[in-house]
Amino acid sequence: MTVAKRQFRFGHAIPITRDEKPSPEAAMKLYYSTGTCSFAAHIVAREAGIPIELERVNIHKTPHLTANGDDFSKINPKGYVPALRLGDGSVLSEGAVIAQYLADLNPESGLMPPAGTLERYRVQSWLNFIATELHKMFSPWMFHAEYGPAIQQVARDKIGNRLAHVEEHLAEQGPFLMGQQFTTADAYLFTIAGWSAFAKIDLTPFPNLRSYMERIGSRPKVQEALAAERMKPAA
Ligand SMILES: N[C@@H](CCC(=O)N[C@@H](CS)C(=O)NCC(=O)O)C(=O)O
Repeated sequence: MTVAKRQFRFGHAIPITRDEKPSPEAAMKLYYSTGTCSFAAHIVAREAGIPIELERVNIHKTPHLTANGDDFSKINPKGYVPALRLGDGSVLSEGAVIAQYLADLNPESGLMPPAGTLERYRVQSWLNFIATELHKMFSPWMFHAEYGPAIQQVARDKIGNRLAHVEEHLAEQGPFLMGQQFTTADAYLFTIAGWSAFAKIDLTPFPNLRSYMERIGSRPKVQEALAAERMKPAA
């Protein structure tokens, strides 16, 4: 059997066999923007060992163009990252769902508990909490600076309140959201809580969250993802 190496944009070569048909996931591409919520899906792909290509999208200019010059709205009509192009050419969107899809391609990774288990619903509960109670609360900094300082302060207080809940949970049931097992929810929380400094949210009252961020930031696959997106871990 001839073994070839395919170079992905991740920066490392993933061995494939020439006489095997490429698996659907081998042709997957993650559309991302540096430092945004798409980073969670990127982490999950690496933690799960799923080979995907990365293509950057400039979401700061309209129209949003991809690194290859394509109009991103034709790829994901919703206009936002992340979007995952699957092997059949179709596109999956919504970060928390993409993360679950990638995790399920390698159940051994433990990134998502099996369907039908209570543990899976608990991870999904965290994913939903992060998406709705944290991620979108950062809009007054990430996308709507025009909201101004008063609304930013309201959002800052709300995020602080939600992070206090996370802090308490980590103190009692850490080191990860699901205890000993790193899951998709940790990839997502690490990504979103990493925006705290940018929004001047003080993490000093949350020592467990701070050590959680350091613990995740030093995971080899997270380091690889940071390097691939040319990012530094959040301070
Ligand atoms: N509901 C979406 C929201 C994704 C999202 O907010 N993406 C931001 C980056 S964090 C984006 O691409 N915004 C660009 C835009 O809306 O034009 C998800 O959870 O995946």
